Amino acid sequence: MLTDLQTKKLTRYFEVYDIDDDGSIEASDFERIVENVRVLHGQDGNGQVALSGAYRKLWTRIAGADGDGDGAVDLDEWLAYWQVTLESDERFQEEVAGLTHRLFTVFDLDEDDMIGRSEFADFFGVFGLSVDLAESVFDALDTNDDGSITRDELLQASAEFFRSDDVESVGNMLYGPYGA
Ligand SMILES: [Ca+2]
Ligand SMILES: [Ca+2]
Ligand SMILES: [Ca+2]
Repeated sequence: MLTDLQTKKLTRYFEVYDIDDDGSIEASDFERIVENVRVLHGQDGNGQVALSGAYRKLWTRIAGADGDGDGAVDLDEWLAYWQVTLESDERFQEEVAGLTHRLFTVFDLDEDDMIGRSEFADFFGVFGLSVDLAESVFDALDTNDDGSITRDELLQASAEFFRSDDVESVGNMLYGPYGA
C-alpha cells in the first residue's frame, strides 16, 4: 500500500506531468513537454534530440498505467501503477533508478557529471515550472551547498521521493511542494 505521504508526493508528480492541468496525463501532455524541450534547447541541439527521445520513451512507459485503455492516465490509474511498481525492487530499479540515470545524463549538458543550478532549472522548465521554484528545490537538494548535484545525490533524492515515508527526507521535495 502507498502511505499517505507517498500518495501526496505521487499526486504532486502526477500534477507535474499533467502539463495542461486537465486531470489526466495523455500523449498531448508529452507533446507539450517535447515542445518545451525544443524551446529550451533549440531545434537542432543534440541535447534536444536526446531529451525529446527520452520523454517520448517515458510516455510509452507511463501509458502502461492506463488501466481502462481510454488513452489517458487519470490519478487513480497513476497511483495504482505506482503502488505495483514500488512494491517490486526490480521494477523500481528499472523504472525509477533507470529513468533517473537517463534524465541525469540528458540534463547534464556540459557533461561534467554534475547537475548545476541552471541545468536543474532546465529540468523544471520542461514541465513549465518556474525558475524560482527550481532554485528553491535545488537549494534543498544540494545539501552540502557546493552548487551541484551529483548522480548519487539525485538517485538518493529520487529514491526518497518515491519510497520514503519520512516527512524529513530531503528527496520529498524533488518536484516541489506537495499537498499538505
Ligand atoms: Ca493532461
Ligand atoms: Ca485511463
Ligand atoms: Ca553539468
